[in-house]
Amino acid sequence: MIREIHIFKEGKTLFEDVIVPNRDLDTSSVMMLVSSSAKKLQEWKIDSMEIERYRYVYMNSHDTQFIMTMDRQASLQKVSEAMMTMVSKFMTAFESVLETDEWKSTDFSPFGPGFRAVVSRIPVKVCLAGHGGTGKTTLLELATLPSKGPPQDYVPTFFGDKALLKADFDPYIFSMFDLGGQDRFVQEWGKIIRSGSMVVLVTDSTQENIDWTKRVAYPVLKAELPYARAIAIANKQDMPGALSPEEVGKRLGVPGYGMQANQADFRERWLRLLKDLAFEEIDSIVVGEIVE
Ligand SMILES: Nc1nc2c(ncn2[C@@H]2O[C@H](COP(=O)(O)OP(=O)(O)OP(=O)(O)O)[C@@H](O)[C@H]2O)c(=O)[nH]1
Ligand SMILES: [Mg+2]
Repeated sequence: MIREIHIFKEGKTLFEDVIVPNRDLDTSSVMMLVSSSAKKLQEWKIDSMEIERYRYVYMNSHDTQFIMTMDRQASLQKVSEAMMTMVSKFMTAFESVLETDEWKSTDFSPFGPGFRAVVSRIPVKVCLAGHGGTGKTTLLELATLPSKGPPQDYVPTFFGDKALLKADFDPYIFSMFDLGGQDRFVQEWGKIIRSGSMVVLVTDSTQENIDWTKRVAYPVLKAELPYARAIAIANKQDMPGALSPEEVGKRLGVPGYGMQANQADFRERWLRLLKDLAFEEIDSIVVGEIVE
């Protein structure tokens, strides 16, 4: 997921667009550091550096520094390609003004939609993780197949499945990865979840399931996606004896949100949670920081 773009020339900001602000780091100090490295790069060469859960991908062209902030976990290759596309769009529009002093008085804001279009081309990877039968496929279909209505029968997912989700998440679109939760498939998760930006832990709100999640799912997620951000879904809130979302969250060490995935009228809530997770507007936790 691309979060920000900053474009500098001679220490001046030509253009910036912050889609999801970074609340952990002092952005202007980071930009000073990264742009000084970018200045030393050869024309069209791309490099990157990581700080905490962020990765800064940068490029230098026409003595202009381009810096994209992304989730550290997301695919570096895809973002590097996006960087190429973006810089070439920028040059198509502004190359001539960059070659003279004209850039000093140019308004670069018309570049905004072009940049956002590049962002939209890389789907944000969301991983639905949890034991068999907790409701991952139900959640996937609740989001992606609204006219069908969520499935009422349990058909175990073999290995894993995925679907694109376009909703009110502009400029992002999501690629939802639904993992097979039967024990025999968990060892395969590593292959499927690589470069995921977000993890949704799905539980059926029972103690037994919470124990399984910590014992079996945590080691895989912590090994593969330490920098992804996570929330827990306390699903099946209609079942007698279901633990409250707060309790599920507390026992898992991951902020918990209640759900009834097999009910079509929970779709709005589910989409809202996904959006708020992406834009970092609800409590979530970085996977590597989960305390058991
Ligand atoms: N009572 C109740 N049942 C639910 C709820 N959400 C899902 N279910 C049912 O629970 C079962 C879960 O099925 P799936 O969503 O396929 O489970 P899964 O997590 O994808 O399982 P695997 O693919 O094996 O990992 C289905 O029968 C759903 O209809 C809920 O909130 N309440
Ligand atoms: Mg499934």
